Amino acid sequence: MTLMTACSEDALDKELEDSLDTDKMTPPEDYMADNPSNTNEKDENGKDGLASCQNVSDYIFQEIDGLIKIEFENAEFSDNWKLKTDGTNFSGKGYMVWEGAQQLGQPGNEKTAFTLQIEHPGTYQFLWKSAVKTGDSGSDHNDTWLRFGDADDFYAQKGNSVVYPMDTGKSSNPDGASKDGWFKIYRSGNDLDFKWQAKTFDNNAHDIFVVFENKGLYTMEISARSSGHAIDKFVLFKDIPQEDAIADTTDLSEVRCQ
Ligand SMILES: [Ca+2]
Repeated sequence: MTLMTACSEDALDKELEDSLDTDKMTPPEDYMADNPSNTNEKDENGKDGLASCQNVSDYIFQEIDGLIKIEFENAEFSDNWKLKTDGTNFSGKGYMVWEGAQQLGQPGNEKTAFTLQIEHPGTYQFLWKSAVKTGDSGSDHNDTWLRFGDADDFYAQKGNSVVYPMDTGKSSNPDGASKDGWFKIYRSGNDLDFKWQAKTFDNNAHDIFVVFENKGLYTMEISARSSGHAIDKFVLFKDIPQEDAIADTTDLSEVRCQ
């Protein structure tokens, strides 16, 4: 996969096109949305794939060939989410760590969101690369809230056991904190540095899945839970091996602007 971005300079491109060829029809506004492959000649952005959207919150991350891969810091965060760059086991501009008050029983506070453009509907597994930056226990300061409120399903699975977030009307539900459609997503183990792991259900680790039944835009929401939980990046993947999805050599998702 190559790294391409679409949202760089549509206005400038349009001006240029108009000045060079007044007979040329202006593409409809949704042209790029329907034709993500038409972004090749507009890649004038850095390797991080972030084009010059007016606001970070305007980013739309595009799924390609069953993979979404995003640097977690590429979103709009409130003040107590801190961007850090210590250590070497991260990528992109750094990682984000929640340094505000713990939100152990109350999801939905200090939220951020990622807009995802799905081209290949189906069931995706979610994983993030996270670390414990407070204390020396792998079972504290090790989780953050996650919700896919507009996806067609959001569940966790371990073998034949499938559980849904609380307050979705679906059962059963995991042991441990869950509320208002949010899962607590944790990493475990006393190897506290960044690693790829995302589970829910206390002492019975279930993997995390989300279902997008149609092409289109979906919102992934994050909210603060444990202070000192640091997140570097995340992936959503289907029909590709996990080791390929998380490989450092696998490109980040392309970005366009809202
Ligand atoms: Ca990062």
